[in-house]
Amino acid sequence: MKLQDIVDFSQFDITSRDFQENCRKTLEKDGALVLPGFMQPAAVEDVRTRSEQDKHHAYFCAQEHNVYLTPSDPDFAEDHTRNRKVISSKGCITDDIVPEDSPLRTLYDSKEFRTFLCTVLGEKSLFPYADPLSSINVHYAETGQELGWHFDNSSFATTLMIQEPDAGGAFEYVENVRDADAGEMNFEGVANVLDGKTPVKKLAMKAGALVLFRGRNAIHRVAPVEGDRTRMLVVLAYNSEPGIALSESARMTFYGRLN
Ligand SMILES: O=C(O)CCC(=O)C(=O)O
Ligand SMILES: [Fe+2]
Repeated sequence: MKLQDIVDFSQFDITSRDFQENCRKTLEKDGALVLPGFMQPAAVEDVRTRSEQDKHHAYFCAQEHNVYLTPSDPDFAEDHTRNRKVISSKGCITDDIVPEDSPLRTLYDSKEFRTFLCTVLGEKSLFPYADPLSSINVHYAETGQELGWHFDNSSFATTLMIQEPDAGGAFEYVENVRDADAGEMNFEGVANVLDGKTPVKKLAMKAGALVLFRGRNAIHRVAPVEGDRTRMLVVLAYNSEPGIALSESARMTFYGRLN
């Protein structure tokens, strides 16, 4: 498939400087950029069918973690916000399982798409992960599965909704809750989100939507999926430096293997 068969250029000319600039402003203002119908329906259907077929390769796991995705700190109580546990349960297939001729690979590798992302995100260049698992992932969430509140380690995330669930499974977030680079954890702000005291923004994306968000300082979660239709979502992961692999502990946690 050519890039034109994957991206709907009639709505989203990713090569246009004006369009890129508008997207950059939206991401900056809202903490997230959603482009509904970004992917052409035939390409979505192609990826959906393949992902359905490859689902048996997925590593499903449920785990407890804190919002910072770090080990507990014994200087704080176990029920302190620093250590409070939430649950994540989902499955995922890794880059090595994604077929060579998948539209996802064409999009991921495309120079036009990377240039678009660079401008929108304010990055100089973007590189794939150095390990064989982490660049393109397909996530599956079935009835009752969810992603607990957390901050990402990476500064931005790029996702494509492939199949939305019947109900539930909304992406919820609150932007600028912490300042990771300044080492500011904002326990009070985080506790207010965990306790439901802070209003959250909700995105219920339909299949074909591209979403960019800054998950390093925006706390976010995926609400439990309801109904029989599996939520399928692709994460396109890049680094701003070449040669970076996802840490071994993160690979074991998310994929259950190193390569
Ligand atoms: O599934 C989503 O929409 C977001 C996934 C996410 O937050 C993550 O993989 O860290
Ligand atoms: Fe995340």
